[in-house]
Amino acid sequence: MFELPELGYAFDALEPYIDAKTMEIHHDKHHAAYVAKLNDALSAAPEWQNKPIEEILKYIESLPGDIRTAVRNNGGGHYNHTMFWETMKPEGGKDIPEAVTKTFGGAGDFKTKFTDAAVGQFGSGWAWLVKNGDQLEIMSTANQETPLKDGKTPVLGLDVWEHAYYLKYQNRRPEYIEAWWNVVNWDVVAKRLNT
Ligand code: MN3
Repeated sequence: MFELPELGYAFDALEPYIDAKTMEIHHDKHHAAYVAKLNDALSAAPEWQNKPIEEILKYIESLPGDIRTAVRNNGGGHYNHTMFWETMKPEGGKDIPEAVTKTFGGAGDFKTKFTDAAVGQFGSGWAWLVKNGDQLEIMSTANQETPLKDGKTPVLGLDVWEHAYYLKYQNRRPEYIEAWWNVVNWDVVAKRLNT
């Protein structure tokens, strides 16, 4: 059984960049629903129930066909959001790892390229910084798809579903992204880069 992880900080800890109400609904309602539906789907496939979520998503095509879509959506939702909470903190945004700035031509160029991926993701989805072998790449995925099934390891993900920003920013996704840079926990990203 998968469980909803603790947020690790208060709902209002990321104010004014991400508002408390959005955090509360996003964690307690959206993420909780992904966990409940993931557990429900996996109840039909006991042999998968105790595997790490990363492994389940990496081998998603091996799951029984009748639960594959539910696990892709809700397991992806659980994995993506768990990482999202972990890679944010109050007063974040400082100390972008050198591996990132070197690869993308500086902090400004990195942010521009990542923002382009996040703004350009049509509809719901995620923008990612991933490890692909020893390379770093920026990409985006639709809905709750993860880069795991392509053999890529996410080190930073940004939720661009409207539920992540609509209360405060309405349709202004670029403004939300601009604000989000102030709460990125680069210490956690650096750890992920080194594992
Ligand atoms: Mn979300």
